[in-house]
Amino acid sequence: MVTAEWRRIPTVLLPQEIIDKAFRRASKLSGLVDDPDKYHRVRKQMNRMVQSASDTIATTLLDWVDRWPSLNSLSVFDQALIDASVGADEYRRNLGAIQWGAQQIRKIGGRIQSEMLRIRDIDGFHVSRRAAYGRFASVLEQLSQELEWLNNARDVLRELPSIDPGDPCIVVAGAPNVGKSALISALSSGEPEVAAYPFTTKRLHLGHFNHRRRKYQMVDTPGLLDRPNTKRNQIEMQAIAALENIGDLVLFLVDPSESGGTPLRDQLNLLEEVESLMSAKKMIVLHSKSDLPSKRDIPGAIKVSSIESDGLEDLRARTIKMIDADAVGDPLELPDDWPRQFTGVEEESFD
Ligand SMILES: Nc1nc2c(ncn2[C@@H]2O[C@H](COP(=O)(O)OP(=O)(O)O)[C@@H](O)[C@H]2O)c(=O)[nH]1
Ligand SMILES: [Mg+2]
Repeated sequence: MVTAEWRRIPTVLLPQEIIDKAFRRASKLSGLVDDPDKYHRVRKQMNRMVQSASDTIATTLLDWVDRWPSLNSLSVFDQALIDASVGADEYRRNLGAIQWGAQQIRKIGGRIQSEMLRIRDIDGFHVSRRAAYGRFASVLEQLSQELEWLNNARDVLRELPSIDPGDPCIVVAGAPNVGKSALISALSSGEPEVAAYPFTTKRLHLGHFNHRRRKYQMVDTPGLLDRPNTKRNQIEMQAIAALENIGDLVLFLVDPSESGGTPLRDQLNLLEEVESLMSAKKMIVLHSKSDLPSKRDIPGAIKVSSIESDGLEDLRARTIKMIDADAVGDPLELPDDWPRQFTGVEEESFD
């Protein structure tokens, strides 16, 4: 599985820009052709122009398709992000169209080059080259909608959070204003990234810290795991399923000071609900804002205050231990008591 690095998706050139670039390069190359005989010179020049233009256009398109992550290689979470933000089917269809276009360009170029082999006059070479250029331009024209769609999609995708499915991911949940974002900031090395959540209008925070060369990612869940189930629509349920898929551990914050505005009883109901939604997940319940006076204590909850930096290191240690990322060792490693000396069949005699 690859990490979708949304910010790395390049801009696409528009049809006219691709054409200009390809034809400019082709003219330059044809200028390098050196043959004292005019007939041969023109033949080679025209041939080279067709070859070069078709190469430039096709590689521009294909390189570009390559830099977009292919849906199948992505985590369920990233696939859900794409689906909710720009539509997975559209994504596939538009990239497919660009790839088709590149193949068409190659085919046309090849066909016209082989037609040129049968041409016997200088004018014929020019006519043939012009025909190729016309066909190239028309294929690119046909792709203009797709190119525009992808350019717009790129602007949307650039805003998405990049979560590496190969590194542990901690999902931070709880009612609004209980201190999720503040906790991510407090535990993060560096400023958390703010990214778009296509499932809600809210912006999410994405932070991380490192331990033993492993990166622990943290992501908060505004608008997703912060209100009763009855209000969730299908797209939010899809987002929750994706979160369950990418998350190794849930930190659930309860704010018993109720300063966030949600009564403790509602927060505890939400906790029960999130426990059932993320059933297979490991979970740590936190008593947040421990610096504030609380109505009552939550049994089993770890007290933390992001503002006073209280309980954070204890929480970090427990989190790392609970995720137990090192438990999945190298599957090719042999157990310690494995016999190293091989006494194999070669040494035995079968007669
Ligand atoms: N006293 C105190 N206030 C906090 C703490 N953590 C967050 N807050 C405040 O609670 C409010 C909501 O915090 P925020 O992190 O945005 O909550 P979120 O909606 O769950 O992400 C903000 O005004 C924070 O300053 C804390 O540990 N102690
Ligand atoms: Mg927040």
